[in-house]
Amino acid sequence: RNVKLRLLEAFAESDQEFVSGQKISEVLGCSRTAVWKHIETLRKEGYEVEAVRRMGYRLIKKPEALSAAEIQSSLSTSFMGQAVHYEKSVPSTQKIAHQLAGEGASEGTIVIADEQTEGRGRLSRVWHSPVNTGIWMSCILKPKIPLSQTPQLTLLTAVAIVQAIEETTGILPSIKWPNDILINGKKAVGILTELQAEADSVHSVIIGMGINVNQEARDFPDALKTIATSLKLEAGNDISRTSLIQAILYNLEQLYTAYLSAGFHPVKLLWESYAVSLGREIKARTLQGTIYGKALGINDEGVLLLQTADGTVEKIYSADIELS
Ligand code: BTX
Repeated sequence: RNVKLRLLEAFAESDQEFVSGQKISEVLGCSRTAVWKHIETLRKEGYEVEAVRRMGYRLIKKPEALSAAEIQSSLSTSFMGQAVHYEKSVPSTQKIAHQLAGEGASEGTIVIADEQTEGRGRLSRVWHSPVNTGIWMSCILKPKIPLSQTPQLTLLTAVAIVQAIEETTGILPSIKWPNDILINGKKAVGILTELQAEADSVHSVIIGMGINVNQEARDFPDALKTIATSLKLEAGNDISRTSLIQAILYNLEQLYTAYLSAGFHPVKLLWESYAVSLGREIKARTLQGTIYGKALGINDEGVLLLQTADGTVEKIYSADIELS
């Protein structure tokens, strides 16, 4: 942290001019090679640093942090996002949302952070959540629905996010059942739905959304480079996280309200219009084993229907799917 502060001070003193690598190595008391590493660390945190041979380094842009006030400033919802719990860095926004839900937080409360150090996906997988580049957000819902219908909320959220991305960036993503949003075949969004429930009564549904917004290719770890993308990479320009959050909250509230009064069917139609892989041969890896078949669609519960070679239609409640 000290190194970072001294580095930022050196840039501040230079007043937007280049600072030579030599000067930085003196200020930090490290080698020229180490200077490069520190610059890379800054970049990973969302600082834009220009490097020019023989000139040195120049700080072009500091990362833009989110703020609850800004998110709420022109938010046109009646309950979604009307309570915002913002933190700079957290292990996982899901954890905090679970805690707040347990303490009686109101419906529509969101937890949002600029960075997650232990962001998670399904089955305890890791969700890479670097600072100031994405939307790492959990939303608390309290629907009065049976437990069996809660997977519908994952699909509903996917639709809300796709609509918001389209409105904000002009990009039309597609949805891969159940919870991936893809752009040009690469994952830009993940959704994680978790429950606080008892027997058959749902207390709270915590919907976690991870959206890659302003990452550059170099911000992704090697393992994700070929499978993940960000809105900026696809659109070619920076995207305002605040505007996108507001659009998501608005669409989420609209769809959720319609869902509570009219049921899943309207959401299902929208979902199908954005879905890839329907009608195609897929491979579904479930905890019980792998099934191959043709994806027929989803039923009114939100369950994937898979027709296997012998003609039987299997219901898939939870799986990772791939085109086969
Ligand atoms: P998932 O299990 O479908 O996907 C996790 C997989 O996706 C990982 O194993 C990895 O291959 C890949 N992956 C990891 N990070 C990224 C990324 N940034 N972009 C693209 N692919 C990635 C998806 O789970 C559900 C993710 C929900 C994340 C949100 S963020 C706010 C909330 N807090 C929290 O801890 N999780 C949720």
